[in-house]
Amino acid sequence: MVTLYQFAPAFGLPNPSPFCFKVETYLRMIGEPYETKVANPRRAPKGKLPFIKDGTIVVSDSFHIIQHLIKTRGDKLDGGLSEESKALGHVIRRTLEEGTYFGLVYSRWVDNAGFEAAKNEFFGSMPAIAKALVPPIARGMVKKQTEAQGTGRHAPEDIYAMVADDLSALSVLLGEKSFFLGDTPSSIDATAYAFLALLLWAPKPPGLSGVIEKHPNLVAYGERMRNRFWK
Ligand SMILES: N[C@@H](CCC(=O)N[C@@H](CS)C(=O)NCC(=O)O)C(=O)O
Repeated sequence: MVTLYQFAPAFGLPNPSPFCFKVETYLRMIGEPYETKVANPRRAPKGKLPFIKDGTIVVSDSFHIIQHLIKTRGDKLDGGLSEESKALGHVIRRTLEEGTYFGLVYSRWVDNAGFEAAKNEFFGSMPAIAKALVPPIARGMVKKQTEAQGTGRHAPEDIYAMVADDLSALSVLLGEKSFFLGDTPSSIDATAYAFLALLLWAPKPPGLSGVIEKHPNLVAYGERMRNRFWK
């Protein structure tokens, strides 16, 4: 049985981290039995979540986890894809994980309105002293990360415009299809769904509100994935 170590669920969604949410969605998509445990990233092998334990094997990073599952369980989702479709899936994944992700992080941790909602969700149950001290420290650390990566140096409207461009591109690529690479789900749908579900259903600051809803096919896709794998 695979044990998935991740953050606690938040915002009424399985996970606030798109990388944890992606791995859990993938496990459901391939019908692999699993359990989840809430973990502290500071104790994670690479200082980030998710990681898994599969028997005695520990694997960190959502990409390497899925590679491990493919190697040990077979390629249940992508085996029939053409090389071109695989390449498209790769590029969509990198766009979401290396681009859109930082807009999402900014909206939640740096943007004042986004942080108010996130603060209550992540730290609301802490004792009073911790609740006063921990959120600004955590926020400062994440802010530094977004600045080091580059996204945090832009004006909020420019950051959200970049997210909007990513979503427009995704909407065009999805088109009328049921899933990103055709009429059956593939591994890229685990990534795409995790990001789109968070953008659709987690609280967001005014700068991001209505951005994804401009694309009815992405909204319908989110609902399709939720009904199929998360009901
Ligand atoms: N490339 C990694 C990224 C994982 C990642 O960035 N996780 C974040 C949460 S979304 C994390 O654990 N952050 C905690 C920290 O940096 O202290 C993956 O695909 O799993």
